[in-house]
Parts: sequence; C-alpha cells; structure tokens
Amino acid sequence: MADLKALAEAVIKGDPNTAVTITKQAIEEKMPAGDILKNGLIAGMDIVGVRFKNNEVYIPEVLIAARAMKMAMQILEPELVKAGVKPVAKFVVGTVQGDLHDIGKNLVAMMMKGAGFEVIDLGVDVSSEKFVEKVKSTGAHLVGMSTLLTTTMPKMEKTLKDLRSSGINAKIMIGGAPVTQNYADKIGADGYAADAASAVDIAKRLIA
Ligand code: B1M
Repeated sequence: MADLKALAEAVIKGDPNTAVTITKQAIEEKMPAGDILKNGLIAGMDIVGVRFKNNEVYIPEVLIAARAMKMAMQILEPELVKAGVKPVAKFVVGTVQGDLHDIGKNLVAMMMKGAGFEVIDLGVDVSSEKFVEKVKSTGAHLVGMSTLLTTTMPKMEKTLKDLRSSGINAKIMIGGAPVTQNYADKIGADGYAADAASAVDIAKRLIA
C-alpha cells in the first residue's frame, strides 16, 4: 500500500522522483485524492514550513521541497478535480506597482500552495487596478501584497484603499523586508507576516 508518510518525507527531502512514484501508486490503489494531498504532500510542506521558521532549513531547501511537491501535484490535480476536493481558499498575491522583486513573494506563493491554498500569482509591478480586477473575477478570499522597496510601500496603502472602496471584503495581508506590523496596522491591513512560513499561519487564521 502507498506510504503517505514516505510521500511527506519525499517532499521534505525534495525528492521529486519518489514523490511522483508514491503519488502514482496511491492513485492506482484508489486512495482518496484528498488524503494523498493532506496526509502526504501538505503534511510534508507543513514540516518544511516549521523547519524554515526555526532556521533549521533555508531558502534552497524550501525551493527544492516545493519543486517536488509541484511535480507530484501535476499528477494529483486531475484526481482532485474529479473528486471535487476544494482548495482551502483562493489567494491572490503580487508584488506591488513599481517593485520588481519577486523571490520572497514566490516563496510565500509556494508555501501557500503547499498548505492547500489555490494561488493566483499576479507577478511583479502589479497595479491596484489589476489587484481589484483579479480579486473580483476570481472571488478570492485572501489578498497578499509584497514589497521590498521603501519607495513602493505607499502602493500597498493605495491598493488596500482601492480594494476596500470597490466593495471587496477579502482579507488583506502584507509582507516584505521593509514592512512591519506597525505599518500593517497603520494602513489597516488584516495581517502581516515576517516570512513565508508565518504567512501561511496568518492566512489560516484570517480565513478561519
Ligand atoms: Co534590490 N533592493 N533593487 N534587487 N535587492 C533590495 C531590496 C535593497 C534592500 C538592497 C540594498 O540597498 N541594501 C534595496 C532596497 C532599499 C530600500 O528600499 N530600503 C534594493 C534596491 C534599492 C533595488 C533597486 C532600486 C536598485 C537599483 O536599480 N538602483 C532595484 C529596484 C528595481 C525595482 O524593483 N523597480 C533593485 C533590483 C534588484 C534586482 C532585480 C537586481 C534583484 C531582484 C530579483 C528578483 O527579485 N527577481 C534584487 C535583489 C535580489 C535584492 C536583494 C539583494 C535581495 C532580495 C531578496 O530576494 N531577498 C535585497 C537586499 C537584501 O535583502 N539583502 C535588495 C530574499 C527573499 C527571500 O527575502 O524578499 O525579504 P524577502 O522575502 C521574505 C520576507 O520579506 C517575507 O517572506 C519572504 C521569505 O521568508 N515576505 C512576505 C516577502 N513578501 C511577503 C508577503 C507576505 C508575507 C511575507 O504576505 C503577502
């Protein structure tokens, strides 16, 4: 029988071949797709998130784990659709207008996918209009904005105001090196996270 603990371990180790093999075996054995996701892939990424937060692993290990998870997900996704397994919530994320940094934002997106969120990644240099349009068209429950530049921090406030004034009630979280909890409070964001693993914890709390 397919071993979901070994699947989680393959994600943790960033071993895509084993992750794909066990995922295929589990599907062939008609294991519920939701169980494979939750008890195998997400369980593995959860542990990576905790280790990342505790500085036990670093960015390269997270990227390698995320790649293993992504490859297994490509096989599992059609089964999840067939089984009608819903994502935890929809998360629209982007780096705000004027800013081209995306390494941290990509890490946040990966960890959120790993935690079972459907992630709609708008990329970098995202205008407030684009955020509003995508959040409306996807019905996202959660919006994430990232910035690395002090000069583009005001774009977070503008985007937040534009989202609210267009009637969007999605929870809004922000992050990035120059951003602080104080700044989040000042502009009225619902959440702030200092790193990608905490972003998942905050996101789960916001949509609970
Ligand atoms: Co730029 N850059 N850069 N840069 N760059 C910084 C940010 C800078 C601090 C360097 C410095 O001067 N010491 C400085 C900003 C100064 C400031 O504003 N106070 C700076 C500058 C000035 C610039 C340019 C203006 C330089 C120039 O052209 N004169 C220019 C701006 C271009 C633009 O955006 N318009 C520029 C360009 C670039 C590159 C293109 C060369 C490249 C970006 C490549 C890319 O992203 N694809 C780059 C890089 C790599 C950096 C540094 C070296 C590294 C940033 C990084 O990726 N860190 C950076 C200096 C530094 O930090 N040491 C610097 C790793 C990443 C994992 O961390 O993004 O903080 P971070 O993400 C973390 C958390 O912040 C958090 O989780 C992540 C993972 O745990 N997080 C969130 C991030 N987003 C989140 C969202 C959340 C929650 C958590 O919720 C939604």
